[in-house]
Amino acid sequence: MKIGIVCYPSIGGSGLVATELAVQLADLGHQVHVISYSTPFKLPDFKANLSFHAVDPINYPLFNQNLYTFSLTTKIMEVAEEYELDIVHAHYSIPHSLCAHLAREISNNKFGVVTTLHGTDVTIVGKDKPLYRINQFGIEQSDCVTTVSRFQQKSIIEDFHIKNCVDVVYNFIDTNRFKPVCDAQLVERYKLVNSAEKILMHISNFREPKNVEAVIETFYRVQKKFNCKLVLVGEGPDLQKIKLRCRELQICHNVHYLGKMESVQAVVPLADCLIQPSKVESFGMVLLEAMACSVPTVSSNVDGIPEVIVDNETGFMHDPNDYESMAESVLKIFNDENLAKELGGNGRKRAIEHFSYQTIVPQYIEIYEKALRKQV
Ligand code: GMT
Repeated sequence: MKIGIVCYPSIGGSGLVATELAVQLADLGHQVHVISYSTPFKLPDFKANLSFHAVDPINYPLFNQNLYTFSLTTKIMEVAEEYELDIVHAHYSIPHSLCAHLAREISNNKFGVVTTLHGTDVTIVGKDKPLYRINQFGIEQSDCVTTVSRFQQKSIIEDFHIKNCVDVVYNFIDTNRFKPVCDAQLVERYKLVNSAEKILMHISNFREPKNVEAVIETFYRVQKKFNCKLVLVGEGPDLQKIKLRCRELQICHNVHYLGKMESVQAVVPLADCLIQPSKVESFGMVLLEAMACSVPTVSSNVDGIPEVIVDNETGFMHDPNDYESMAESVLKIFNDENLAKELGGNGRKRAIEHFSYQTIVPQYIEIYEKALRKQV
């Protein structure tokens, strides 16, 4: 198949999933064209069957508003015509899905449109009044719509009152890249902690839904009882607030900030426990990354997280603001090596069995075939 993949290029779940999907589809022999405003961070420089098309900005003094929607539509149309695309797969509805529909209307080449809703495009952006109707239109016009958890499927159907079917295709991971710690990585671990200390890790974009205050409050309780360090990976608007809180609690000496990282597979396996207390989370890619690396997790129990994590089996789940229980669970993991090993092992097994690319990518191919059948 000839497939166009439209996504955001920045570090974040939807761009990551879209890029990994592009790579896997290219490996399977499909011709894949990634379309975005800059090169997605995970896209390989060169790969057979895979090419990248940058959206050209429109710069004319009269247009003081950003016309990204039109420049993206134009690029989708150009790529679709030049490479005779069969499918355009829009990751994140706004504005990608709408642009794909508009491009199809204008284009001489009629392609199928598949939209994957990742979470905030529905839960936060989608419910926003000015965007609600156009988001609803974008979803309804798609030949196939997918989303990343059953929770999200239910809320899309309820919030948007749409008539078309929404398929759940879970996010996936390459368990050959995300794997348990190896000896070489242990050298890196001992740059962060000494051999008696444990690592509690949090990885996110430090935005409001990630509830990073809960990470700090939980860690504060844990470090009183166990010799450990908090390792924070990522950047975002709440980072400054968090740094301030660490100063107030006088725990700065126990916190490492590693910043934004392209390859978290280098650090995830170093953790003894990964904490993700999100208030909103349609899936939780980082939890899957931890599971694949045999790292036990302590997380919130919201939205799609219970579809990824099995409570008491791969990690522990609590209410997002129940710092006491989260701290107790982290301590349980730190204090009991056998339990940590068991949870980690179960997590890796679950990642391989349910969320490997070998299991999930064929599901997307089936969706493309379904969308193509609607075109004839
Ligand atoms: O989590 C974010 O803020 C980023 C966001 C995105 O669109 O990149 O992530 C969403 O999509 C990911 C990939 O499907 C999911 O794993 C995340 O759970 C989802 N985030 C939210 O629902 C808050």
